[in-house]
Amino acid sequence: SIPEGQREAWKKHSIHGFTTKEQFENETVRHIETTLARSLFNCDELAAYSGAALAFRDRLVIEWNKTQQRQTFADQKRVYYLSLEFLMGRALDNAMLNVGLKDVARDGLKELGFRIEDVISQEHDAALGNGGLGRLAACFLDSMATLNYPAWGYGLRYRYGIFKQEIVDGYQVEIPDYWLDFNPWEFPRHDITVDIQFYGYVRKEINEDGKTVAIWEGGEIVDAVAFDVPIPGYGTSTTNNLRLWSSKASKGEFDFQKFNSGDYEASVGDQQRAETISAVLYPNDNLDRGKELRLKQQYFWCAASLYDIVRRFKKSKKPFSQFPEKVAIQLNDTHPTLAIVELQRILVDIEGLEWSEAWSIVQATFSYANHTVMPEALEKWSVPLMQNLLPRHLQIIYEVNMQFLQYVEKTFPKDRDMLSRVSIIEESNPKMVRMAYLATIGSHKVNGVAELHSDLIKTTIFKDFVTIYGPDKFTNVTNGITPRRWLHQANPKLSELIASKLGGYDFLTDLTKLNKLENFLDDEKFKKEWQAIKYDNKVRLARHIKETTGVTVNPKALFDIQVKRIHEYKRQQLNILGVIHRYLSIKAMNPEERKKLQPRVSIFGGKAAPGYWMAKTIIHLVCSVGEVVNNDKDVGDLLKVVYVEDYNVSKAEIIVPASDISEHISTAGTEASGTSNMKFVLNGGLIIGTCDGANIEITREISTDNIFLFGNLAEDVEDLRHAHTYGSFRLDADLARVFSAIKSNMFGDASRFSALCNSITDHGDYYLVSDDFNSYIKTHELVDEAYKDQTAWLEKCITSVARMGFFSSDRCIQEYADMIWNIEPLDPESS
Ligand code: HBZ
Repeated sequence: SIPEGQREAWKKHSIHGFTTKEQFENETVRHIETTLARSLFNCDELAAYSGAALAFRDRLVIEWNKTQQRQTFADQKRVYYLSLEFLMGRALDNAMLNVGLKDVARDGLKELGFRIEDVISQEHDAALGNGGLGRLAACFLDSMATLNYPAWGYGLRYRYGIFKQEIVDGYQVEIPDYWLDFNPWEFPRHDITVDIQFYGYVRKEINEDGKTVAIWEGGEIVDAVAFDVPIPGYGTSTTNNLRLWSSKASKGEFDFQKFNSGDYEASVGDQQRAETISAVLYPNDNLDRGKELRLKQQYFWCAASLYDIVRRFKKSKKPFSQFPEKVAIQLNDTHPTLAIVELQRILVDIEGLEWSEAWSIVQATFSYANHTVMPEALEKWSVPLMQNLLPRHLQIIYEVNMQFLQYVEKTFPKDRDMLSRVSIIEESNPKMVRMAYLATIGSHKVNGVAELHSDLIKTTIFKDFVTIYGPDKFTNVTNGITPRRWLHQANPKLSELIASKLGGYDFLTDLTKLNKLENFLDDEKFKKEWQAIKYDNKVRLARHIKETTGVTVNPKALFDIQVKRIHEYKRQQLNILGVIHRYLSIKAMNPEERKKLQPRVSIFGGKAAPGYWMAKTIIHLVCSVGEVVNNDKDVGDLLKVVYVEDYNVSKAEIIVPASDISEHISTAGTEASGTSNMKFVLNGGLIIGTCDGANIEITREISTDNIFLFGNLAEDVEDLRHAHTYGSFRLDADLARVFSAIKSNMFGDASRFSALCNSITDHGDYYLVSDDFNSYIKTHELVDEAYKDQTAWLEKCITSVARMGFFSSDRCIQEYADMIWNIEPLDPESS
């Protein structure tokens, strides 16, 4: 650090960051002219974005540095949030709103010749995630900073985020998302580099104390380089850190031998191989594929993060017994489970702690959030693969397993099958490591992400573990969303209207304050304004649809939206089959009947995993139905079907505020929580949904009068499936008509859809599409009926928004902090 005598000079030049429009313009122009070397003669919208982003970045950096200093000085317990995905979306708008200078920026940009919306939309989404799990991590970062918690995120800096989706002739095509051309929000820290080892072998040695120690040797080394991203809280100067690791050939690895002997290509090849580790985000959601590179990614990121965390702790010179008093590590699903093993390795092999003392520290440090009960999504790694890549870690896993099984055997001597059921190692061929069991055994708390889901994990995948550890190890933390992005940023007009009624924006940091909105249900002017805002949002989406698909949709029609990853369990097939049913009904009506019908726009969006053939078929069916319906003169505005290409966070910010109704229709018991359900309701849209995930708690909060629930219950699903398997499958009569229409080639060559139809009619209808079809159709009729009474509809919407306070990610983070992490906030004003 700077010597005492020079600090005054230093402080004199310290940067403070702009606050006025004048200063903002000055900073923006300075960055455009110097940092970017452009002038007013070649400043386009992208350059204006870059200049404004750099100006805001400077502001964030100032608070970020102070926050890090403050947190180091206070030496409180920190939480480290390990997630392989952070689906951040755009940063500029968020930064403007969080530091409270969006109006300043709007005026300044206008003076410089730009519209703020055009500037903001230049930014490339940071799309380092697949769906709900990655977006949850992003909402959590926002809440942790807003609530002043000392918290870091740790992730991977993928060169390619989730692919861009194009729809070509009704089929999904994947385009690589190279997003790092210009990313002002990250800071490379070339001085923070960690050597990560792979492969090699383990040797036993007797050390000077006569203890046998394991030495992991040989193999290869890859460097992890830190890239830091500032995370500003809303209305606070706390600015936390998200550290993303990027892989690079280690200096030792770059083979100068080969280089000097003339094999230049081979040595560059090694370099490229190292860089492959953080090259690409795996685009599968809720499916485990067991690829070696994925395991490499996981270890690379866990080892680098753990090294960093332990290094920071060691600076305090405290004994390791105090580690859990200073460090909480939260695992976002099982992807970071190797961090548990890595900490045990560091404590035992490197720091020389006794096994059992080390293991107590590990368990007290970690907690694990589960996001699925579906068997195909539960991570397992083959033992031979792990033996080869991480030989020492496999030994540790075996030791952990042995001690655990000894305990189980002693405690439950009568249950002979218990051992094989709960073993971390599945005795299959090849043997597999069950990561969810390892995560559970290595953590002090395990949580599900909505009440139903948390109950389900206790009765299904972790049933035996509840017996072994008792019920208190398992808990629920219902998901939440950040109202800053999902109300204030996505729907600024609605946020403003609410603020005008509640006397300010306090609801953005205490969402329960929304309940006062119920006092205005008789306020006609307020309701008119509310309605006008919804209409404007629909116009904005209609414009987007027109520009991107060419389809004209009438904003006066009922907008019915389903946007999320395409998955059979999420049942977009149920939706599109329902749409076909609607189309057939319209075709069968006479003009008088048609006049009475409520016009609708069915909007779909979402990506299919590139190898998930059935999901791609569903997309193709939606597009094919759209082709026919949208060009049918009989139908006109009564029904339109559109597929919005490349659904991502910034598209969601346009789509979510524009819904009248949105669909959350997973087979009961399959969707752990869902979070877009919360986003839609918070933006004044109603939902149609099954009794699944957080839909159940949303219903409890907003009341059954304000939601359209349908379908079988989770507790009946198993029996229904069983019945299908044993021959009692009955195809719903309306659905049979829909299938006949498809088979008649009404939507093009029917053979393209046969596997989809057969999965329902011939292969057990695992997702209960037929069982729920009738109730789904009937419920949509209720939606149409309800929409006719616009006054009552509007009141339902406002009442629902008023009751959504519970679903803020602030509440959720508060629960994690109090019940699981045991951390305290550090208020920037108090120090
Ligand atoms: O996590 C989702 C759940 O499906 C959803 O119900 C929940 O609301 C949300 C947040 O808790 N899960 C995912 O999004 N999962 C993944 O994206 C995923 C990605 C890679 C995997 C497995 C799952 O290997």
